[in-house]
Amino acid sequence: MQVTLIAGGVGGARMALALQEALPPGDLTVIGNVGDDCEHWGLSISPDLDTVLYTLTGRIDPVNGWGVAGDTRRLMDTAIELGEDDWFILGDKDVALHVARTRRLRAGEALSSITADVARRWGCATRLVPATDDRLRTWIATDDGELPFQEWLVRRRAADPVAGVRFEGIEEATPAPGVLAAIAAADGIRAAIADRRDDVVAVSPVIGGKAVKGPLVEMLASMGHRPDAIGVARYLQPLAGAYVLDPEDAGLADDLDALAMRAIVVPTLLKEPAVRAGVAAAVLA
Ligand code: FO1
Repeated sequence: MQVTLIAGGVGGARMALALQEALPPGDLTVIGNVGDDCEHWGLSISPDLDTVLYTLTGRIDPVNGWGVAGDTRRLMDTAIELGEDDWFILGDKDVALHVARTRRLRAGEALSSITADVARRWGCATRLVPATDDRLRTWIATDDGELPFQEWLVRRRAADPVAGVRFEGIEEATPAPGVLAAIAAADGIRAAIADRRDDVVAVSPVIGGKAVKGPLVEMLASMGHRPDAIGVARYLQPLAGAYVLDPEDAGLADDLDALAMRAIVVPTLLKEPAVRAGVAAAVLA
């Protein structure tokens, strides 16, 4: 069975692992978010692609959920001595990936080609494709002006209320090779997903009104959306016919009915292998 997961961030990477563990090798394609990408110390960094790659190949730092387990910061220590920014943590092993990616991008290679090659070298059983090879950047509008996503999230610890979100480059961005084929032939990623709505299952990133990781709930609230699993479901309604809720949110199933989304209630905190197996089984069923 060919399964495609659209994922970014720590939770998405864990969902990718759940499906990878449940499926035969080669059956899973992950389309990775590149909207969180940034440049730091002159390096091209793709946090969400890397988080998925590190998670699927057993390298992920289990405490942070991003970066490499047991990584050291010798390069960073020296960079700080030399006056470089210290707010974005780049471990030594992680930097190696950014150096390779930066060199290859500058030489003209596409991000999708670099990502596929790194995945192959690390023996990743899953195909990982960036949503686009084009430049796409998320900007967060705040009272202090518009901030690049990582500056808002990491440097300022997501403390500024979010007045708006802008995806720079979204109008011109085209899907990377393999993205549409992984969903279905159509003229855009969103349209391709909507065409398959009956087969699309979304997994709530919110449990009991809290995001497992990150400032999602605060973003929803400051943008005037419901700060819970339904606030996310409303956004995904045109794209997904079913929605996985944690048992803690079973009471929200009626709200999903109103959105013509089928509720699937199963534990979703994906840290434990047994929970991952349960979610994967429910989604695939
Ligand atoms: N998150 C932090 O909270 N602090 C950091 O210093 C940080 C550095 C970092 C470096 C590489 C990388 O791939 C991810 C990193 N992250 C860091 C996580 C990143 O901000 C988030 O995982 C995503 O952008 C959210 O999806």
